[in-house]
Amino acid sequence: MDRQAIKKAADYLRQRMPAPPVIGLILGSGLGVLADEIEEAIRIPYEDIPGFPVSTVEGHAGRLVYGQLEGATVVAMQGRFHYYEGYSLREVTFPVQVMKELGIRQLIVTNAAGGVNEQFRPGDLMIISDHINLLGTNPLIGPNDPEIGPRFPDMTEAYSRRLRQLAKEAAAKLGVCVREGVYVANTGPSYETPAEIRMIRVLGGDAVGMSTVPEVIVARHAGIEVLGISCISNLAAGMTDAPLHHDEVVETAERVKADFLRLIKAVVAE
Ligand code: GMP
Repeated sequence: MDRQAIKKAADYLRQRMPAPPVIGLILGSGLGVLADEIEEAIRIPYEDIPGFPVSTVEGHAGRLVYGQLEGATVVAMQGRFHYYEGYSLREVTFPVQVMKELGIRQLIVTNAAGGVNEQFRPGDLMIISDHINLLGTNPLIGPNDPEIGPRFPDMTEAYSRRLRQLAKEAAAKLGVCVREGVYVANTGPSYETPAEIRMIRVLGGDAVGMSTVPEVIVARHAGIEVLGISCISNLAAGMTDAPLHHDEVVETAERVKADFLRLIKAVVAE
C-alpha cells in the first residue's frame, strides 16, 4: 500500500488523538458494542479519514473509536471492510497499516463465524489458533515496503501463543467457556454449500467466515502481535436443516455479547 496514503491518514488521526494507541481492535458483525465501552471516546467516521474506504454492510457502523479501555489506550474499528463488498485486499487492510503507523503493538481481531467443528454450538467463543486462507489471494501481493516488513513474512505463529494463553486464563477466571480452533476464510458473499463445509472439516477447519485473514496477514507482516476471537454465530451449512441467514448471525452475536465484552476487557486489562 502506498506509504504516502498511510502516512496521510495517520497524520490526520494523530491530530485528533491525544496519545498514541497501543492496542488495536477490529470488531466483527454484531460485536461493535465493545466500542461503546471505550471511555473518553473520540469517534471518527471512516468517511472523515483521508484514504479510508467506507463500509456498506448492515450491522457494521463504520467508524474508528479511540480512547481508554481498562487503562489501555486503544483504537477500535467499529465495522470492517470485507473483500466481498468489492474492495481490494489492499483496501480491506489499509486500516491495519494506519493503526500500525499510529503505533499499535497488538491487534485483537474479532468476527462472527460459522461453526464447522461438530462439538461447537452457536454462541460459543473460539480463540483462533491458526487460519487457512481460501480467499485465493493475499493482501501483500504487489510491491513490498521493506520498512514495514519482509517480502516473505513468516506465519508460523500468526496468532500469538502468549496472547492465546492469556485469553484462556482470562476466560477461566471469568468462568467463560472458550473453544480454540482454526479459522478458514472464504470470500463469500454466498455461504458455503454442505459439500464445501465437509471439505473444510477434512482440511482441518473449525470455523468459517469471510474476514480476518487479510488483516492478520498484514498485521503479522508489520510485526504486530495478534489475538483472534470468533463468535460462533451459527452452525455451518448442512449441519442443520435450517438455511443460513445473516439475521441469525447478528442475533447470536447480540446474545453472547456480555461474555464477549467481559473476555475482551479482561484480556486488554492484562
Ligand atoms: O453472515 C455473514 C457474515 O458473518 C460474514 O461477514 C461472515 O464473515 C460471517 N459468517 C457468519 N457465519 C458464517 C458462515 O457460516 N460462513 C461464512 N463464510 N461466513 C459466516
